[in-house]
Amino acid sequence: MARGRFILLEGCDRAGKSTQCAMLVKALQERGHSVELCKFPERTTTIGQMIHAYLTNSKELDDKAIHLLFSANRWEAMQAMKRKLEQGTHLVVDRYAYSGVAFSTAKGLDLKWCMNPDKGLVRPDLTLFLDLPTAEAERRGGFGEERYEKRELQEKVREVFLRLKAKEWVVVDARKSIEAMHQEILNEAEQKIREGEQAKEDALLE
Ligand code: 2DT
Ligand code: MG
Repeated sequence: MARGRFILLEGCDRAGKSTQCAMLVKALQERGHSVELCKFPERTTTIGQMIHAYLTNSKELDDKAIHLLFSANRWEAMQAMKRKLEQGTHLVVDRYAYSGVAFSTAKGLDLKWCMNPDKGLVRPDLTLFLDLPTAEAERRGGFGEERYEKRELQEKVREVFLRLKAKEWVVVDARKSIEAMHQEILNEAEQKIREGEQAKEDALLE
């Protein structure tokens, strides 16, 4: 069996990541794939509960301390994620280390310092960046109540994301309709999955 593919959706708030992740998981399941959704921050763990308390403003934490907690929240998920990928389950992931670096750097921390704790995490096979201009994000019913949901910070976060953007990232224009974005994301994901299956077949024939 081919290793599962790690498909990451990144982007600023209101770009539609969670909607698109859910639609992608459902579409891949309907096509017979074994697939699971992961979301960061994963708020259900002990570390996740601390992050949740911080984001909902019921707890204050030093910028570096919360950055490390976000990273630790990924590290504590690593073994289970690796196991699933090895078992052939695809993972659709809603935010990851790029969000970690983008938000903390936007708050004023050093980019390189922010990248360090995530070094060695499993690398995504496909990163889809859902890009939405901040003004458009604000028009979509405005931002919510959580700590980072402010126009000024979101603007900076988007700038850092665009700096982090690697050539292999697929940029999805999040101004498009939900259905149009879904089709584009599903096509990219299916192509990546086919590549993985092909690589496995080639390996068997060697
Ligand atoms: P959600 O609204 O998607 O639950 O995110 N964040 C996220 C960070 O600052 N660092 C991280 O490592 C991650 C994964 C982005 C809640 C907020 O947490 C921010 C928005
Ligand atoms: Mg949010």
